[in-house]
Amino acid sequence: FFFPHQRTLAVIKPDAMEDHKEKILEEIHSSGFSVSQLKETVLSKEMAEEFYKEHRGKPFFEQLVELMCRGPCMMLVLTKENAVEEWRAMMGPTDPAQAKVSSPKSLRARFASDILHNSVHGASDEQHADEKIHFIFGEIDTDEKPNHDGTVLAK
Ligand code: DGI
Repeated sequence: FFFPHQRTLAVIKPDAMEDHKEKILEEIHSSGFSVSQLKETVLSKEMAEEFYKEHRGKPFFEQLVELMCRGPCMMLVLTKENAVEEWRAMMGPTDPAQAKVSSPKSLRARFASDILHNSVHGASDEQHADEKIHFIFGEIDTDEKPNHDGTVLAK
């Protein structure tokens, strides 16, 4: 079969790493995403500020940056048909209170504690996905890199 893969950047944020990482990874796999890159990393303050630069100046920016460099994050490049939208649907709305009502099965409904500590991040569109993947992983060609399980993505 040929189907066009799209890629997105997914992040398991520091607030979810200790208690929910394994469960989230399991769901990523069982939902049909391929993990083409994966690394656990602690962001510096400068990297966290750059990563969330779109939110610079907002009232929650400092808290957000502090959270993102508090401990390790799991960074993943996910590929699947329609990956950007599918991962955002899997995450659910930004605010877990809203997620619990509108998408009770979403990751944020189940694993997030509040709008800031909301367990996961996902790129908002394809352009952001490419930009953030490049920022976190540098130059990669997902078509030529093996998955972490040793398989190679279908072109
Ligand atoms: O793409 P999302 O993570 O769903 O949402 P976003 O890009 O609008 O915001 C990025 C992060 O900033 C979000 O995951 C948590 C934080 N944030 C967004 N809106 C608020 C917020 N934090 C607080 N405390 N209050 C907000 O209104």
